[in-house]
Amino acid sequence: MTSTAHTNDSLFARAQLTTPGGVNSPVRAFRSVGGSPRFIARAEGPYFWDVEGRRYIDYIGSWGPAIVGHAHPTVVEAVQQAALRGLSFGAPTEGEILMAEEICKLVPSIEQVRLVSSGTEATMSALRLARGATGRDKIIKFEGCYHGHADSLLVKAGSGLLTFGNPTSAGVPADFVKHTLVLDYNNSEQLEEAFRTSGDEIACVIVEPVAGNMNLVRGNAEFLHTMRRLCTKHGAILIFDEVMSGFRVALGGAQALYGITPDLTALGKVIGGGLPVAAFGGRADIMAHLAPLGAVYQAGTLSGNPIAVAAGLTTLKLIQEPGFYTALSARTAQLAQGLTAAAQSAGVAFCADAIGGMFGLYFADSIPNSFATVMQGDKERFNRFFHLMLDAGVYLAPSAFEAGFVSAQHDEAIINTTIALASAAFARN
Ligand code: HOZ
Repeated sequence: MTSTAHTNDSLFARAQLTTPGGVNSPVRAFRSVGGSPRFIARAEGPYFWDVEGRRYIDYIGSWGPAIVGHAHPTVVEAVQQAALRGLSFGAPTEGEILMAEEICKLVPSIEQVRLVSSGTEATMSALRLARGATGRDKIIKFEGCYHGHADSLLVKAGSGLLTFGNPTSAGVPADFVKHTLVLDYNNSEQLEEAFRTSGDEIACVIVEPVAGNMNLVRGNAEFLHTMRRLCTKHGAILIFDEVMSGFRVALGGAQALYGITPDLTALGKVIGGGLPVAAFGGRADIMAHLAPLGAVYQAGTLSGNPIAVAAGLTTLKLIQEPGFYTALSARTAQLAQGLTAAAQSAGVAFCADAIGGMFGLYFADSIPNSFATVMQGDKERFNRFFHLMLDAGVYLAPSAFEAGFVSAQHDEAIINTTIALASAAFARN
């Protein structure tokens, strides 16, 4: 509900009385950048408005889902029509079949798919499936890749290569992560060494082929192809976590860009079009291990919810319109190039990268390729830039370690406005 009596500060103070930290997902609290979060009253196209009536050009797009822009009329209409037919049944619907058929068509590595409600559920379930299908316990993940908050994935590297990881969250017993090996992103030698040492015990490798949770970091093609080769050789399952990159960096996701066929893929964000839909899918012989066919259990009351599926299916149709990704990529590249040029003019050490509708901003001399190099960026300078942009009406991700997102509604003029505002911010930074 919008009320002119509210301010962002007053709502934040009130929220903290009943909600831990005042937010339902930590990054929203602005702890990394400081200050009070903006409480959003409404959103439309490339913009949202806070409760004080201020308009922002939005570059998080609900952290990825809003690829066709906020409150797209066709998506809203589909949601309204679905709601009139009932909110949730806990029994199958035709919409779920249409959604599965669409996903299998657009992502050919996915022969069968199961719908869930969040990216965390998708990756957690894919992991269990990989373990169940191989009968092995060990998994490999990479430092800086985030795959949701399942226990065995909240883990950082141990004291050395081949040392299993340490929990990154209180409440995760060391025993729960003792089978998780954490390696450096884009480091093929480490991966080769891990498979040489314990290859036949490894159930799966899970990776963000384009990482979006340590800022934007591109997977190196050689690294990803090495991963594919090693998994095949050792009978391990390759899981691409494309919750962020799926339908975002290209219509077929990062796997289409790199020409790599993973065994399983986790999807989320765009496939829900702003409502809670995620999915995991892949080879039919692996998916056959899932209950009710097989012994790997996985379930959900709201899985395949008819309203969420209506939003997702409609969004998947809209992104297949001719030229959609060409235009989206061009706008995102325009933003990255314009910001880089503006920073150079102001003498600020800065660079930017863009893939499809996703971008990264780095207060550094060169684009990072690993968690360690991301961490070398100038966080204080990012924080100042963030607030200058926010004050100017541009909403960037409130953390130096998050990727940004452009929608199809961010036209050339909006990108140019953003670059002009950034020029002023760089000059003052
Ligand atoms: N998992 C998101 C950051 N990579 C944040 C999601 C949210 O706060 O909505």
